[in-house]
Amino acid sequence: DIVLKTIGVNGMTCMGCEVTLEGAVSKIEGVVKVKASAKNNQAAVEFDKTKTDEESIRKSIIESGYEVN
Ligand code: 9UX
Repeated sequence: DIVLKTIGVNGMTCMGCEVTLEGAVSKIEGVVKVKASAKNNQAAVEFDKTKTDEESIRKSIIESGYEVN
């Protein structure tokens, strides 16, 4: 089952941040699409909920140096 979750992210200030976050989250098994927006302080993530979960995605964002809310 593919689900779309939009996660609030603070700390992205330039396009490089979006690329960093997208690179990290896209490496998670089960993530099929990720689009980060520094401007809107969010990341939209489509993932297969049988393979990963929102908690794993949030953890990856935090490990990349950003804050989730
Ligand atoms: Mo831009 Mo972000 O120089 O982690 S890449 S602020």
